[in-house]
Amino acid sequence: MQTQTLGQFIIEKQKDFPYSKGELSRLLRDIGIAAKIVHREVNKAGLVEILGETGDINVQGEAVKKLDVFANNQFIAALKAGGECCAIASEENEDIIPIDTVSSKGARYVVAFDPLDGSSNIDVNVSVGTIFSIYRRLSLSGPGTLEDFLQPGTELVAAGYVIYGSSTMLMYTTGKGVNGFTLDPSIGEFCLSHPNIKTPSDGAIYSLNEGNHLHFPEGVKKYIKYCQEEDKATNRPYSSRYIGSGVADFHRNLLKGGIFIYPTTTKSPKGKLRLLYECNPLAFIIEQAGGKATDGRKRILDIPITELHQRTPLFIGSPEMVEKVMEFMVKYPV
Ligand code: AHM
Ligand code: MG
Repeated sequence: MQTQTLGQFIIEKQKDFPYSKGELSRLLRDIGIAAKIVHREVNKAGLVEILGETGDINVQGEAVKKLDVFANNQFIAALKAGGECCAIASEENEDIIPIDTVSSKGARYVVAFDPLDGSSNIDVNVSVGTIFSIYRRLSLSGPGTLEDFLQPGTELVAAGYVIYGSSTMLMYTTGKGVNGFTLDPSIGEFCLSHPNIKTPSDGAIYSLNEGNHLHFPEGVKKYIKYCQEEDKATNRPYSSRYIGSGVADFHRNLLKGGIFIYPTTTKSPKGKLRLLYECNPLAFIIEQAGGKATDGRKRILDIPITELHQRTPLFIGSPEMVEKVMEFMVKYPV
């Protein structure tokens, strides 16, 4: 079978947009380059002095890992060098990073990302990921502004994630389906391996941190009970699978069918995951794959965004499973 690389695929897809000047394609290429560098470091992490914490606490109040910093720096450097992006927002930076280089003059996009999602797992060799969102800027010229990022998910131009797992994969959408590319380390290229991904309409996997059970909303508690009941007709009980690495949990459920839930808890009354660079990009992808993403009541992509690091509860996955849990959330509204 003829292999199609990410670069070839992007160029071919550009023909779907006759007025495109190739800027978005180049932006995706830049993200692919940073992903390869992060892949290289993640894969030898046990051999070099890059595991463990830096001793700093990030804007989210979480311990910063050395690999978080490395991945963050790689993505920022690749996006700055590429010249297609006028501002960056990252989970690791409190404020946006405006870009004002000669090559970025006229850049039309802003990129928000979580450089290393699930990084608490990195020291124990569990899959981690990078999640990214791309928006068209609202400001007219100069470096990008905070307002450029405060756009609902419905305005996303492209989104994707990279999973550094048993193999490294890059999945992305520009609103015309989802395609997945596996890194072939022998040639150093992402190659199309999962064209036009569709998630199963129903599934038999539920993923959430059950340790927080006491603090879940009643609707979630009742839904979990439903997942655990015996019922041949609906293939229950479902399997519980939770890695604690959001990209990995999402990726498995996308391909196999399932639901990932991070609800509000008493500890995180607004939810834990961030709208701009975690929930919106995953929501865009799941919708493009035929799935659903809500905060338990409303569509994630419609949620107005007022803060860079805004959090939201997340219910995402196979459409029938998301609809089912939403029935429970309506029935038990507390
Ligand atoms: P991070 O971006 O700081 O890594 O946090 C996000 C992660 C997700 O990858 C994962 O789904 C979730 O947090 C796990 O949280 P918890 O340990 O509370 O279950
Ligand atoms: Mg994260």
